[in-house]
Amino acid sequence: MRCDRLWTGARIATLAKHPGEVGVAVIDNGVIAASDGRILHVGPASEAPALDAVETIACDDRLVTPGLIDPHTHIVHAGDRALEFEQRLTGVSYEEIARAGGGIVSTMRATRAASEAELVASALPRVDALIAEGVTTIEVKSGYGLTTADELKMLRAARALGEARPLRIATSFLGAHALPPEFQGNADAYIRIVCEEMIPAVAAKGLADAVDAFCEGIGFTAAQTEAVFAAARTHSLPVKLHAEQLSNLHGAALAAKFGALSADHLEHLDDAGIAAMARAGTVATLLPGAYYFTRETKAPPIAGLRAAGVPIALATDCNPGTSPLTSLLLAMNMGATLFRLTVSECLAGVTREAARALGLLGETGTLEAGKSCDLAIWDVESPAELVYRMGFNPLHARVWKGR
Ligand code: DI6
Ligand code: FE
Repeated sequence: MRCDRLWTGARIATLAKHPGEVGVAVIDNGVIAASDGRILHVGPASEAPALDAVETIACDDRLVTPGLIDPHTHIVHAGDRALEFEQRLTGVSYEEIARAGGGIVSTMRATRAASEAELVASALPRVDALIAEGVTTIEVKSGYGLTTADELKMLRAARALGEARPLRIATSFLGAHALPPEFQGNADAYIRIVCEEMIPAVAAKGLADAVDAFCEGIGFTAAQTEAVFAAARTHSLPVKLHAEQLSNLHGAALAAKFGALSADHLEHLDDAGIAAMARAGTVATLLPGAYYFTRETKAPPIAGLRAAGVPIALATDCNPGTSPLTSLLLAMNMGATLFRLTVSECLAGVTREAARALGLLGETGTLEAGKSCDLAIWDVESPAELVYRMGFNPLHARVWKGR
């Protein structure tokens, strides 16, 4: 079999799902063959067909995993909230800061004032931090523009990141993230604009791969979220939801009713929500960075999710307010330390299940013939090392689409 590139001597964690498997299966002395950016063959050298490669790369027994996937970020935004963080450390409350024009509205103002090029430029260092850890796919949300023009600008900036760097970008339209000040006291009117103006515009331009919303006391009600989902359905866009982060508005069950790709956060998820997600195959995307940064104490119901067989993904939630995190490796460590996820769940959470949460499992997330050749090659012996260290990056090489 002829191929463009052949990786040999690899210890391969394909992350392909084998029922009943405990822990991460690792193939010793494995090979991966790729052509035109796609995996042709993966498996032990002893079982490989004869492979005639243009270029051969020796992995010297390094661990090879699928390229990592960050399935929930707000990585496109202008400005930061470091001063607000500093104030909060001295005892100023979130409400006081919000009343003084801070909080999410300050990020909205900065994002509205920024050009598309400025948004790209400010996001790239954060994107590069993820790339340096072997990330090959990033989900990026809008939600700090909150006008049609500014939401479209954010989504164009998100798409542009995928032109500026070798990586796959999945975009989510999050117009229902926060109520812009000009609609104060009139949330239903804003939601009508989201449904009747923004979603049609975003869909017409093909700028969103999914539609998201923030269903929360400080966000939007379940009824408003349902209106957004109905508009998304009209335009054949899949949905996902920020659900049950600070309270239980039964958003996860609502999302499941619309066949959502994922429900995210989920600290306050109840048994009915778990059952609905399991039935719909909705992924639970957990965001331990936000849990850590906001000093939340109620962890998501991991045992219940596990028992129901709900797939679990992990993400950074990279955003300036509640999770200024640009390390997916640290998110894995936090998933283990804060939520007691296993090594296998953490690794699957940033590969296979993260791909599932983006509707991209047919394309990436595991190492299997036919998929995009997205690899992370690590200077470690065991998958546990990727989860165990804090603030150390053992990436040796990163491959996206075979290069
Ligand atoms: N949940 C969050 O934690 C962030 N957005 C969301 O829907 C907060 C975003 C911010 O404070 O800027
Ligand atoms: Fe978020």
